Amino acid sequence: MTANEYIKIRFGRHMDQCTNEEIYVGLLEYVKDKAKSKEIAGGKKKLYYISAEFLIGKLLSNNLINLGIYDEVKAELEACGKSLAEIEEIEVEPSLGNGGLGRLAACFLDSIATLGLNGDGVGLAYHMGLFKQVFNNNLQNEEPNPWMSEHSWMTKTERTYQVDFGGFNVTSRMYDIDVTGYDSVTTKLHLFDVDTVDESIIKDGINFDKSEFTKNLTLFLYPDDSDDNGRLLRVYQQYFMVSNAAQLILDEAVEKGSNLYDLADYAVIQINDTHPSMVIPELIRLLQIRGLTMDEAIDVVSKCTAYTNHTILAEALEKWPIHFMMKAVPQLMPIIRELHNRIAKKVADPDVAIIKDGLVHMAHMDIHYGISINGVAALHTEILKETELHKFYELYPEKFNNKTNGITFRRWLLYCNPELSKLIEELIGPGFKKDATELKKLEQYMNDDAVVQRFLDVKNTRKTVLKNYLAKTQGIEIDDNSVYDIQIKRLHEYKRQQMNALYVINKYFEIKEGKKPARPITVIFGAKAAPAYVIAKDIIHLILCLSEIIAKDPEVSPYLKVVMVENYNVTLAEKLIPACDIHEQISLASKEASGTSNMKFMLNGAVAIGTMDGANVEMHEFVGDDNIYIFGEDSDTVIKRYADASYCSREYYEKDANLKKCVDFIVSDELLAVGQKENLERLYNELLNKDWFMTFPDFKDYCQTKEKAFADYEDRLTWGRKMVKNIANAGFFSSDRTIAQYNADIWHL
Ligand code: GL4
Repeated sequence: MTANEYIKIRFGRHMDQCTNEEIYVGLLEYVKDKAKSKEIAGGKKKLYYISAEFLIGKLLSNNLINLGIYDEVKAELEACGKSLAEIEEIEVEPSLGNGGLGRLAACFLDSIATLGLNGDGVGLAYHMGLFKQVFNNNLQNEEPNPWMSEHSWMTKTERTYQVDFGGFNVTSRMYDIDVTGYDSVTTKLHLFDVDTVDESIIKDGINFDKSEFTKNLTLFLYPDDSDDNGRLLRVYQQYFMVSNAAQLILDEAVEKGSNLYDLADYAVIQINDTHPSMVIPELIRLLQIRGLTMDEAIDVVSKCTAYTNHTILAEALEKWPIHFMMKAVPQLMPIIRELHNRIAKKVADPDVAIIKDGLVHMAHMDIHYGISINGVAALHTEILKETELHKFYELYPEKFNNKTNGITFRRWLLYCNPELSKLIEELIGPGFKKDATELKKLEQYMNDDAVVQRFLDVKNTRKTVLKNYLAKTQGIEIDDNSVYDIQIKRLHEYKRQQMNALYVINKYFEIKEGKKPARPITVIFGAKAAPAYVIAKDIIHLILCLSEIIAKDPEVSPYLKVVMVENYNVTLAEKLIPACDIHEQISLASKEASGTSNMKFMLNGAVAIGTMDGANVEMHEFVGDDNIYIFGEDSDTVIKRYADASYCSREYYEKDANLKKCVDFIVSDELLAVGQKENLERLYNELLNKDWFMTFPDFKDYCQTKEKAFADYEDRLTWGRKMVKNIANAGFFSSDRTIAQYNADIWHL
């Protein structure tokens, strides 16, 4: 049945007589039906990828592509005078993730299904997602971001579980989203929810009564944890997620014939960051209830779980106070103590203990009782082994392995950049769609000026698409003849958006002094700051203030524009990435575990300006010095600086007049005229007295390297060759490669 025929039956009218909303609903149901008729991944052993975040993005086009009916449906719509792009706008993007970690989980699900592997995602159905970012008076405000509706990709299932907390229990329900593999099988994303959640308790932005746990359990992703109830709520959420997961895992294994002693033949669990770590004691607890002894249960579970570390920042390596655990999940504490004691008997070193100073170290439990621990880029894994987790590496060298992140090329090339995809296909055939390494064949065209020009033309087309999109959706006007310099990622000091802002100030002064760029520059930011992360919000404030001042300055505005897109999300990324000329990967070396937007930009022919950090290191290896702009101190130097506590930002400020001038501008009359004194002064003082992520030592090199990039950009054909080189070498960063490695080394499905 065609989409048209389906819609005719559904609405009693031909497509051209339907509203866009009706067509959207019709297509959604049509696609869900199609997905149902596809083969479901099977096999004895199943992977459960448990994650607090799944940043899946909109699903209509993604599913149409993966089911192989995108062109057909698009043509049907066009024949009726309808546009798929307009229909897509009706779909609300679920904000079930914060950034790279959540988007990675979504890319992984796509690749698992595409490779035909038997693996499902398990997470939570947060009613309001993360939050919706709104700018007022150059400040970030947070609003709820509801996305569930009557017509949704989620399907209610009959599966419900009881989850017991200290003092109360709830009944969960599982909702499923089909994950359609590209020209392959279908798998599932299971999202658990409770029907006692009450959206009406949200007051004034995203505030709500944090003590009403049955009403707020799945309301928001990452609820504010700046007070005890907020932190407790996170423990409740995590336990709710893993208790459901554990019950599902055991039930499915038993349904397939497991006697539970052989659970490892039926299930392997990937613990995505530390949020799902309680799955270990929960499984042990449930196995004991089902008749295993403690010894047996620990033995079984220790063969089933693997942990991925996504950061060396202490804030994300969760440690929960024992008294929280006693309150929220008292049934787990005896098990956790037992797990702790067994290790303590073998290894006296408190640095590797599970319980220390009244805190439960979740990552430590994962490492002692799992089969694998992996980092997410080569450098990151080395740092884990050599520094952060060195003592664990000495205990279990065989458990440590690297799995450099990847992205799904279906969404990040075929869907988001059809013009580029078409050009590539014309040049090297369609093989790259299934085997990303075939992109390498593009290198043969690097010296063919006519072909290189076509890559430049595609880029220009996409720049105009972005210009029109931003004008239409955000009322932002940009010049598509300018260089697009883009930094999109969570707002965090280690990612150093503040250094990019200082560069903008530097450029502003240069232009004022008469040194005009060869071509106008458009600096684009997209970032949400965690609601309780004060300095991150101050950085957003600075960027928005700079944007205002520059726009109003007739001397500067023809040459420089600063844009901060509102509510940066997957949908915006899909428009920004294909249009980008230069992308900013400027984290302090050693701090960005991998980065994944860097891979998406590379694939779309943007050239990076970056530090030797995360996956940039591997990108640099692939493309060589001429095709990526590397600057700044390396991770060894940075790690040493932290170790000897020698860094003093004020010294740099005093010594470098230009840096001083840029930093002082943060609290200048010009900025204070459009901004808030409190926020700007706080940020200024933070940089001057702390600058924990060391922007000052890298600032000069950063500015010089950017100048070099802008100058090179003017030799259009040479720049075009850099673009082709980047695209041709992006194949390694396909999540199909990453997932194949997880399977070969850890999951063995
Ligand atoms: C992150 C890292 O910051 C990021 O570098 C990495 O690409 C991503 C996926 O592995 O994980 N860690 C956390 S925490 N959030 C991330 O986005």
